[in-house]
Amino acid sequence: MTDLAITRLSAAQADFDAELARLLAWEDSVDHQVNESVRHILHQVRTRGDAAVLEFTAKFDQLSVASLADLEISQARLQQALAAIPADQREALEQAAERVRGYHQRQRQDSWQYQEADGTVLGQKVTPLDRAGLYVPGGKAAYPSSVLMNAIPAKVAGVAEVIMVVPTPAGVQNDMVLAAAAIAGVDRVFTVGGAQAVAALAYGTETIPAVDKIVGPGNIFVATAKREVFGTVGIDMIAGPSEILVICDGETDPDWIAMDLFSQAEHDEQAQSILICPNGDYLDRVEASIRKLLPTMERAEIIARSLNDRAALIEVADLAQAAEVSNRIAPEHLELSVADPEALVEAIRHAGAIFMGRYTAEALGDYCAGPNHVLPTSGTARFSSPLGVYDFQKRSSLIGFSAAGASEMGKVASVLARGEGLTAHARSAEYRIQSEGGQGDE
Ligand code: HSO
Ligand code: ZN
Repeated sequence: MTDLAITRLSAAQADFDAELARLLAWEDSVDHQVNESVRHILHQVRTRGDAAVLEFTAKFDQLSVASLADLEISQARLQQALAAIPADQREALEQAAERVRGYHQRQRQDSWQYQEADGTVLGQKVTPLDRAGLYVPGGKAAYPSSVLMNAIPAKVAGVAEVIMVVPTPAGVQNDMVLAAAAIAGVDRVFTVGGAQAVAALAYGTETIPAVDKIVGPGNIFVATAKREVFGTVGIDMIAGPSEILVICDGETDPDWIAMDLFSQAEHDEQAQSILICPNGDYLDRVEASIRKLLPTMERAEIIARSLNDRAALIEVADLAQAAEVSNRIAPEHLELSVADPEALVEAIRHAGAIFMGRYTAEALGDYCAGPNHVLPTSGTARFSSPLGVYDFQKRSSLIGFSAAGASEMGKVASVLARGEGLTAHARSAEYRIQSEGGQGDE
């Protein structure tokens, strides 16, 4: 087993800034070979549709069928999966879905409008996307919880058709993923994956309809394909490895904190777990818990690599400095394991999700708290937000001038248009300027 050597830092050390920068350095590697093969797949699917998707599915997923319709999973099969999983799993999925739905219903944006004194009406009309595509990875990263987190906001937004794609290498289906799709109200499911699935959703084929936006995590081929089709369709964020940052006042059971750090480390070797505390002795105690608990973990090897490569235990002067360091990191998940989280949260400006208080394990947020678990990673919480209902809604501006309003604003538009040298704009506005008598001029 990999020996543990976890980075220890102090905000007081002279090279802290440089060390912090080194710790956070993570770049989505650009692989030219991947780029080329993804472009080839996109082109093939775009020009040859179903036939190309079938060929790639046979080649990459060892799944050969006569027609793409054979790869569609019926609603009856989704219901069958729901009936087939153990009762406790079904109940947990249903309970989680209900809470996620309840939370997201509050995110719905409504249309609005207002009227000016002369009768002119201005507003914003909110409409859902017509169709959304949800990518669900196969294999070890097939998380039923992610099906709920991606599909429920789309349905709450009012998206008419949610189309899910999931690779099933050699035809092996994951009942819990299909059950989650049933509970979330996914409309259609196809067992295709990889760049070919992204291409099918973006361009449409004879069998798979084109969607307006593609969401959901995936491997490098999927991420590269999503980047390439952006513009033809919308996409969600391109997620980096999972991260957790814990700020602790040194009073929480160290075993709890060690396990919270493991909970993101076990996602993959590149995941990042950081603990910040004003008490150096407490950092020692958490490290002892880490060493004690690690051998008991099923994914001990992944956790050990993640902790060695990307974790840090950071000592700071006080909680105010902890918040300041955390803001520089802008973590995906931030646990405030302190006596008074309400006070500390005031100082937090950048984080995907903030977990307040010792009882709020980040893992609860991954499954059933209600808020979304698709969150900005790699410092992007500085400028972006959790996946939400608003990602599946768009806004149209509404403008309705009264005769008086058109006359008034026509003068303003005319001046600006002539300033820009755009005569048609100016005259179009001027036609609607009324003379004193009330009739529009020539
Ligand atoms: N922590 C992950 C989501 C997840 N965790 C799914 C467990 N299952 C997102 O950062
Ligand atoms: Zn997780």
